[in-house]
Amino acid sequence: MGKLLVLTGASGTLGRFLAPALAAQGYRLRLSDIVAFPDPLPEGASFHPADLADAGAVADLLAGCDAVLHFGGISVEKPWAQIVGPNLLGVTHIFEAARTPLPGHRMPRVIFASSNHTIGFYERGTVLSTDDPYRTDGYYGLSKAYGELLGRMMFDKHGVENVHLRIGSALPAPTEARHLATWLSLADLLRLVIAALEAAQTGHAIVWGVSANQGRWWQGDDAARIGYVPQDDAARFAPLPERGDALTRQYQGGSFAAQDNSRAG
Ligand code: 15L
Repeated sequence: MGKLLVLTGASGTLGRFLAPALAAQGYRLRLSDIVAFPDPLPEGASFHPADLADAGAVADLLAGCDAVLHFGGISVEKPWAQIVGPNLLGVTHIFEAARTPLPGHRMPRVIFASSNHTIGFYERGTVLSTDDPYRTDGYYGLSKAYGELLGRMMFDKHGVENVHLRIGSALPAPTEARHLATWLSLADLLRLVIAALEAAQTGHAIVWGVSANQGRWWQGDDAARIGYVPQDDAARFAPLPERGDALTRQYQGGSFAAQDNSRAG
């Protein structure tokens, strides 16, 4: 029988891609979101509505699972008050539930959809590894950096295995010049998720969620350790138009760095 996975954020864009794709690979899925799943349920999947800010609901959701793909929460820049519940409490509740499994069960592996907005304030063209210091471009990126740091602590202190996917721009196709560096094809996203699920051991790992783009800015990470080998390259869509104002074009995080930026002017 296939592994039992919990997928949070199942009703979001990436969740709706991953749910049928993972079901087709033979995984059993417990899908969750705060809003209804809008598509027909894939074979072997069930849907459980849950608010990530509710610790008890998250604990019930994870009971007995083999791994959790945590794609839930707010996925764009928002004021602090809107980020704190879904993102900060949410990822904390996921890890707290993972470290206290049901009797007779192992701790599930946590695979966290992190983001390039953890480093969004580096200038474009700067080559980065996952060891470079965080430069988040807002509260959303800060919540992702918190999730990565929480994963470090949860492995060191409690042995919860975890993989953080520092996703660039996960889209069917790149649409603007920035994506020549940041694009993650959906086929590579699926390869990345399966590598994170199937690696024999992960400890605490951080992997850039990016395709094999000739123009990528992101290099050193734990991809080889988990066996992720991307196959797509945004260069075949070049040239693509530049978008946005000067600040948007200056930073790796693009419009997130420019949003609500009081130094602009
Ligand atoms: C993200 O983290 C967002 O969730 C997504 O909507 C895109 O904006 C992406 O980053 C990106 O940077 O392109």
